[in-house]
Amino acid sequence: MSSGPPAPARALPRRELDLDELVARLRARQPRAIGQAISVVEAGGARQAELVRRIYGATGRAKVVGVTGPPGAGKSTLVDRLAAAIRAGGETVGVLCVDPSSPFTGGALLGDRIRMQERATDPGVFIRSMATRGAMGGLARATRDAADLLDAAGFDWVLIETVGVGQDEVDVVRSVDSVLVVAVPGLGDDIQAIKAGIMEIADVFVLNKADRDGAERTYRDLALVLSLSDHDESSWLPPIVRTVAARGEGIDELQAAIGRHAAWLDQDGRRGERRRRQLRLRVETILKERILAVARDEAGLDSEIARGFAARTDPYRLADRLFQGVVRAESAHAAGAERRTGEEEA
Ligand SMILES: Nc1nc2c(ncn2[C@@H]2O[C@H](COP(=O)(O)OP(=O)(O)OP(=O)(O)O)[C@@H](O)[C@H]2O)c(=O)[nH]1
Ligand SMILES: [Mg+2]
Repeated sequence: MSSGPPAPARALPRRELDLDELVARLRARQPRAIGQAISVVEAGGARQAELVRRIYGATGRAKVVGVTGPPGAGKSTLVDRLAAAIRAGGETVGVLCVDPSSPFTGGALLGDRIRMQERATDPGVFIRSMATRGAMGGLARATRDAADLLDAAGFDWVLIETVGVGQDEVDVVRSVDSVLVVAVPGLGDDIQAIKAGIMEIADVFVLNKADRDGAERTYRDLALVLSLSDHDESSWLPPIVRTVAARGEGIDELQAAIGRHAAWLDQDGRRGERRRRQLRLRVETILKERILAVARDEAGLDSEIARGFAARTDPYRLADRLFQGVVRAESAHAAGAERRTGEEEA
């Protein structure tokens, strides 16, 4: 035992982590390194890109499952039970919870953390809440990158919990292999919301709180909506699985449904097709953000808007002008880089 007062937990000065070392420790699945790596992608910028670049070759093995649905539907309880079932089967699992921006769910989140604590001592489980910092678009990107980190760290499964509301959350669940949409009994309006927004992206419907009144009615409503959707024998018809997550009921059936969906994906190149679409979505997001950043930082987005507003310039002309500004800025950079290499070689 060492003498003297224990060092405060976070007294170390903040220094830039060496990415090589970080990647090595991440690949060795050291929890602290995984947490630090996720903080790097949360912070964004060049280091986020560099980190993902370094680990990307080691990704693609994990089964990534998104769990979405209205607030309080039991997503965290389900994720917790699923994680326990996965561990019981001898596989490892990383869990990402996308913190909803709503202040009302703060209590539930605290509850999540306490429940999840039970798994905190198991090295086969890693749990992290993604912080809502800065732009929402950045959160979707950081979450997907964090899933890559867990994949590269060798977790067999990655579970991502998000409240199914905004476009950003939809983007998060769009970039997973299987999407679980959680519904609960008695929320007629909910079915409407599901129909309008996330019906199309559900691979498995979970009717949680099946112990509650009205479960059968909601089941029938869901089944009806599903039967009206376009499908043929080659398409996947999302099954509806009843669960009582709080009591661990229906989790085996849920795992089986996820397994069937995975098996379906593995036929006829569907998984490859789905992952190609995911890659496209991610690249488009990065591209948009990058163009916007150059427009803002180098092509004078704010001043152009102010000038254009005063002069009543139409939005198309303004976008045109800014786009040309972006292209000019980029070619100036490229020319500069070429000049520098030329000088080095000379
Ligand atoms: N009756 C019943 N209650 C449940 C069931 N599953 C979860 N609950 C309860 O529902 C409440 C919300 O559960 P959570 O798992 O926190 O729900 P959530 O969807 O993660 O909530 P947010 O993250 O805040 O959107 C908790 O009090 C759970 O104990 C169930 O199957 N039946
Ligand atoms: Mg939750």
